[in-house]
Amino acid sequence: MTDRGLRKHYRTCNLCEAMCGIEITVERDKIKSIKGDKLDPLSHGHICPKATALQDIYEDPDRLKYPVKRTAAGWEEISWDEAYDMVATHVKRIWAEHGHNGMGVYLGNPNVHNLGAILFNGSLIHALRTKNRFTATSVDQLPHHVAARFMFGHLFLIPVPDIERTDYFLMLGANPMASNGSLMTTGGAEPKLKGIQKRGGKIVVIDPRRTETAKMADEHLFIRPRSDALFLLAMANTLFADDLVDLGHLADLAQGVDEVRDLVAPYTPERVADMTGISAADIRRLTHEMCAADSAAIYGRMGLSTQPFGGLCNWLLYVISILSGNFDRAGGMMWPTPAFPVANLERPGRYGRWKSRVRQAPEFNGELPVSALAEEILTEGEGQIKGMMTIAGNPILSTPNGNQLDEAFESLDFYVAIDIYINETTRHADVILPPATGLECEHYDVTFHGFAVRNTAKYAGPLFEIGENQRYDWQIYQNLMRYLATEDRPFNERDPRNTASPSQMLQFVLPSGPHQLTLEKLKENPHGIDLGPLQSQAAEVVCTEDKMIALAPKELTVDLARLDEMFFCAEDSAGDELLLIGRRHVRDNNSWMHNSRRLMKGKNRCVVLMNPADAQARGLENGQAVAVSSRVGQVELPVQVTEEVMAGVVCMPHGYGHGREGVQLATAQAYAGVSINDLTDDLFVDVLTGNAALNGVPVSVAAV
Ligand SMILES: Nc1nc2c(c(=O)[nH]1)N[C@H]1C(S)=C(S)[C@@H](COP(=O)(O)OP(=O)(O)OC[C@H]3O[C@@H](n4cnc5c(=O)[nH]c(N)nc54)[C@H](O)[C@@H]3O)O[C@H]1N2
Ligand SMILES: Nc1nc2c(c(=O)[nH]1)N[C@H]1C(S)=C(S)[C@@H](COP(=O)(O)OP(=O)(O)OC[C@H]3O[C@@H](n4cnc5c(=O)[nH]c(N)nc54)[C@H](O)[C@@H]3O)O[C@H]1N2
Ligand code: SF4
Ligand SMILES: [Mo]
Repeated sequence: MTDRGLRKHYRTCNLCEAMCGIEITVERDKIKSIKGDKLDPLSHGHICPKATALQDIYEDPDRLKYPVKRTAAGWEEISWDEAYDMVATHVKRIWAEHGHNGMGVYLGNPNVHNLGAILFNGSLIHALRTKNRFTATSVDQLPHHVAARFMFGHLFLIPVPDIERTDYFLMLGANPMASNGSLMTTGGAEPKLKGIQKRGGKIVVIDPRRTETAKMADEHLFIRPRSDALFLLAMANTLFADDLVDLGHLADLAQGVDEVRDLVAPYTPERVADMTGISAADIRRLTHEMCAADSAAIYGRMGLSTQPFGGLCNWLLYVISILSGNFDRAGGMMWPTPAFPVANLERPGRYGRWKSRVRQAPEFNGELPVSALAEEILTEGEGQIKGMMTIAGNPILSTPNGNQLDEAFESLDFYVAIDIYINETTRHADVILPPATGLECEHYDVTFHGFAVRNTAKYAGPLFEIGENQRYDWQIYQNLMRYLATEDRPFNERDPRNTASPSQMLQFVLPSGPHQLTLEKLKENPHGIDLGPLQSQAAEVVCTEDKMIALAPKELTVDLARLDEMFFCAEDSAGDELLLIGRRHVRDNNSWMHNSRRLMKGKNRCVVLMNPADAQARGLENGQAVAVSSRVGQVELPVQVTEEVMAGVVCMPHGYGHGREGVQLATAQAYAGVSINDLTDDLFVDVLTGNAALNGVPVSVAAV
């Protein structure tokens, strides 16, 4: 505090996975500036334009600060007690009439960016006793978890690129220059990527669009959407054919090398070249280059996991890393050692204990694929979902076939949302319980230290106190659990997960973690603590039954038959069909930050990109309005003709479509755009993992 009443507050930006350190200057209760924290041990001062929007969220007049219920005359403010009581009455009614599975629940992405939510929402879900649990995981990283579960023994053993030390970075289906890195928490991707080049290393990007990352890379190759599994199989094939296999220190820790050799044998570079759009010579050259580098990180993200072969792609990424000796060693793919040891606290990831009612999709780690949510609500019969709870989610904009889900939410008997906004989904709610958020909360990133490219730790208390009528997410859950308690399942006062605060939980868990930190020590170091580079640790952490890395687990490799079916057996029915892929912009954040004016101003970002050859074939001109149609829907938006996307591919951002009636986000509505997920298809999934195939969706495009 200075004589002008200025104070500085240090914390981690919790908006995306990058975990940038920020320095907020506050005068009395007014934010003067939000800048990068140069002393942050991970981000060293890097931030992106979204960091300043933390202020916009805090000050947003559209953000809810008290519970509201829907009435014939509109939304009405109610007390917390009335809100809890209303939820308990309806949930218990649904339990009595339809059983516990009559209530479904969906958890959205901000849960993993919010300390109170991530520590305590599990207890609330448990209290609901439903098998109809859905989260944003199945429109995101589910295939990474499934591959990690079956190869390494635990769903959280997802390796990350050791970007600070690698000499060769091969990246498929990721755009860290816009996303700032995912399952690769970097504290800002740009300086870390440029660092590779400054060290004399090479970055290669494989993507159907010449992205911001592709533009700064040393080499970019277009790939036909959803053909990556073939490309990776041909790389693995080349490793064996050209005698490049060398597991290094993992030779005695991995099994299944011979099985992999047999499995990949049919996929020669020549055989997959046309289907992928990458020549056999390039596939061989890249494989040799990767092996010749002192170290290489082979990394794939959304473009790989949200396509019809996400599970196979992730299996192959890990297989190639291991076979080429680039796994669990400096500069390769490695596991972080987070101070808050999430993996030790969670179950390894069980599978197939129950199936969804309508399409019989298996559960993974207690969740069903969200692509199946609408049909579970809309299909009548025993076990139908009649009531929903959503926590920090917007599935109508974020999951496939948004219009069908819109209809499903409208048809519910009861819907409660725990959310800060009346958005495209929560507008259907009967009651909304809004938590405090962002700068009002204490923060320690329990989730993303577990995916970070360097081991660090940082805690911050709340910057602003909350109003008398506000509640934190975890307080809302704990109160709901009290109200939902029944005689056969009473509220357990002695369980800390029902009564503790987030900092009490940190105090309890951190000292038992691998770095034996304490909350006091974190408080003494407001810029964060550096715990050093990633460490080699396969021998200690792999937890399959025999403690060996499984290179060819049957649970994953069975899916090769479906791949063959699609690429080598099915008839080519292309016609005038184009394949739709997604796009992230640095000033968007999924569906929920479009209410920040400073992020929205400027050029309209909600346009569909199309290659000049495809535009010409359809007589379309740059800027003209076009209709994009798929099996499930149609949207209209301007086309941008550009060489940036490969021929045969069109590209749209996600998270738009705020024009729906009843949304209460004034700025977002002024930049409404249309939703790509009114085109993505709830039946187009990676059958192996249940993950939605949001990329590679067949569409047609015509002038309106
Ligand atoms: N086509 C296509 N679809 C996609 C993607 C894609 O690439 N292409 N990406 C997918 C991915 S990776 C993700 S993660 C999902 C995201 O999907 P969702 O998680 O369903 O959607 P978000 O847009 O993150 O919306 C989160 C909601 O949480 C609320 N919120 C924000 N902070 C808080 C808080 O502190 N507490 C509470 N209770 N609520 C809060 C906001 O109001 C917002 O409504 O979208 C997916 N959808
Ligand atoms: N600015 C911003 N940052 C974000 C977010 C955001 O919405 N905005 N969201 C955050 C979240 S929740 C997540 S999960 C991460 C995601 O982080 P990333 O995965 O890095 O982000 P995307 O932009 O979705 O990158 C996917 C890439 O895959 C490409 N692609 C599409 N289909 C295919 C295919 O078949 N094969 C290949 N090889 N590539 C394909 C796309 O062109 C795109 O470049 O970003 C996080 N950070
Ligand atoms: S990159 Fe992500 S964590 Fe960093 S400032 Fe931007 S939104 Fe925040
Ligand atoms: Mo995500």
